[in-house]
Amino acid sequence: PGTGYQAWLGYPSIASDKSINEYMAYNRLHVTEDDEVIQTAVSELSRGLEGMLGVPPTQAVQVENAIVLGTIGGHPHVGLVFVEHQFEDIGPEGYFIWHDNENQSIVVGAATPSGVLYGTFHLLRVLRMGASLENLTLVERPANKLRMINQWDNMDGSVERGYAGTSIFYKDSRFSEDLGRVRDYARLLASVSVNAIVINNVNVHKVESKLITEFLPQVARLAAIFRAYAIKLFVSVNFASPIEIGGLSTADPLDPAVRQWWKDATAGIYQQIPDFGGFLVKADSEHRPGPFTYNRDHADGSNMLAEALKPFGGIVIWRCFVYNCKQDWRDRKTDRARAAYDHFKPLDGKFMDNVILQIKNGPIDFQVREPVSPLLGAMPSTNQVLELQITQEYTGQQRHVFYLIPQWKEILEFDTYAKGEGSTIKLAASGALHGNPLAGIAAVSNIGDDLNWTGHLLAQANLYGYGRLIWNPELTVDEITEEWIVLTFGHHEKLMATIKQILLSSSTIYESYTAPLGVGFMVTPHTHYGPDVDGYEYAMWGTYHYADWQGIGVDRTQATGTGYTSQYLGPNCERYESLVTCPDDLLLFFHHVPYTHILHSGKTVIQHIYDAHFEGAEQAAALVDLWADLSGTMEAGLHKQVTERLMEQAEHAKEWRDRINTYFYRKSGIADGLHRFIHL
Ligand code: GCW
Repeated sequence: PGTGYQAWLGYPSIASDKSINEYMAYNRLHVTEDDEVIQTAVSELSRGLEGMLGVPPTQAVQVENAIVLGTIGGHPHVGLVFVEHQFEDIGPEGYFIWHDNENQSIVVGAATPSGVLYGTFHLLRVLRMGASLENLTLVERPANKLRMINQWDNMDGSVERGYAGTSIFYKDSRFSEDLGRVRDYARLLASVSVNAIVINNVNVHKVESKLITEFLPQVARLAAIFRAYAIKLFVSVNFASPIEIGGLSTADPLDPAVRQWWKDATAGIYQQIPDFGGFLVKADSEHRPGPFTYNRDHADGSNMLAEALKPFGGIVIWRCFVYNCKQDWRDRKTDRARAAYDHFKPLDGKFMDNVILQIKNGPIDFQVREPVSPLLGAMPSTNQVLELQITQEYTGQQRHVFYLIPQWKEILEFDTYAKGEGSTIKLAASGALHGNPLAGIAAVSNIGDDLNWTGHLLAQANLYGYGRLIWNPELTVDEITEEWIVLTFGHHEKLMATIKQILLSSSTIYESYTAPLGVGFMVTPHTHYGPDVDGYEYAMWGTYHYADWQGIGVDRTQATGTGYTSQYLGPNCERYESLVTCPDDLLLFFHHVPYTHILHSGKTVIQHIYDAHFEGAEQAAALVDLWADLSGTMEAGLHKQVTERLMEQAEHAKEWRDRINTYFYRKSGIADGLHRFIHL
């Protein structure tokens, strides 16, 4: 208690609630299938019911007064109900829940065991929310086929950009002995319908290269754990594996020996893991090997792997995070924002049908504020998945609170105009926009071996919300937020109002005291935590702000800049190109302007910077008081965890405020219009 370990899957007793009698009447399970995933559903439901009701459910002999779980084809009563009620097409992973007034039973049915599992977790949510079961009839179907989590775990036990302890998977170049933690993680993921996981970092070092050879038995053990929760296992592979672990002298994707090496390796994997998902690849990116070494393109590289996986039904997920990371800061022509589109757009149609391109939500790198990547939706003949980052690399590293759901919602609603108005990212991601057979959403996990999984307790909401949102992008931010709060803390009016307020204001507050108006970065090099305005200004990474004594921002226009705006279609292109229509919050991403430039808000850029930073730091401090007021409404341990993080955030926000304000005061020589104190 008080650790947060149960996250949103705690089922405390409801002995004193009025719903207990209603729920008690259904405390019997009617199940006829012994499929592994259905048995997982049974054990999850039993666990939840026992927690809430105090007694475990019994086995029902009849469907009356019971919860009936099963597949349409495997459980006769479920099949009957489905036919009688003609629930709309529920697809392979969807489900229906039907409250049978006559029999007083609840039927959870699906076409497949995974659908039954998702339906069961849905029912558990309903129970935990305390809703009535009368008239509980619904049908659900996921919007996205691939709902994936990427672990950036290394076998030495570290987690790249991990802010919640070390890996739960590996330690000292071996697999963790106790995989109980992995099983509990699988529960959390399946409860929000995640159906695929990549178990290692996209930066694959020598030891992880062997995951597909030497370590296969251990990988198979992990696959078995995830299989019980209907989650498919994928591995990140090293493009240079044929050299690194195969003893060949080349990794050229068109070399027959290399192709054969991959085919043999892949066949070896499927021998031990027949339902293996496939490979994730980071190639020609940040010093990782790739096809460019051999003058081949990314279609050559990915198709080679796709060919090896094809006979087994596996897929290749190929990342588009390809850019020049050895840029000369003096070179004003090269624009990192352009890179993914410039590299991949010309290859549309050249990829095999079991290749999916994985594209980060923004053109640069998971900044607090970036435009949506113009590559998303721009390749009609190529499968794509959207990549999000749950781990808070640039958004406060789980020491600051930053609720990501509103940002993701904005991204999903963004209109690309790829097929005219209404061509939103959510349709591109789901594959519906261009009718792609493989599609979906992936995100970098935010968990580690910290007892509460995510370091900051409130960061659990990002993992929860991610799963909920990718199942159904139509859910509102409010719906997701309220669900998470009740499931995690129970019903309490003030608690609900306060936590909601904190979460919903968190991203705006953080944005206020960090890099202004979409310019990005200004973080400490390498760690990416804390302010360092010029930290990357003369580095090779292509992330510059170009602040001088007169102004700031990156000119990405066609008229006078890098031409990046031309990668957008129709109204987007014009909107970003023109100073008149470019939104304030992205102004410095697209334009270089004087500090005296007047924003749509009516303020000058410099005054905006001062105001935002003073206000942001103040608002961060106010979060501490808001939270303090919740003492006594939850377990003391939980309350304390968050108090500590919020206090750190408040202090650190002041550092951001002062560094940024001083920097711009020194550069511009323009004083704050409100005469607040700025260090010189
Ligand atoms: O944002 C950068 C991170 C790297 C990461 C890379 C990527 C896994 O700073 O740590 O490497 O992106 O997405 O490949």
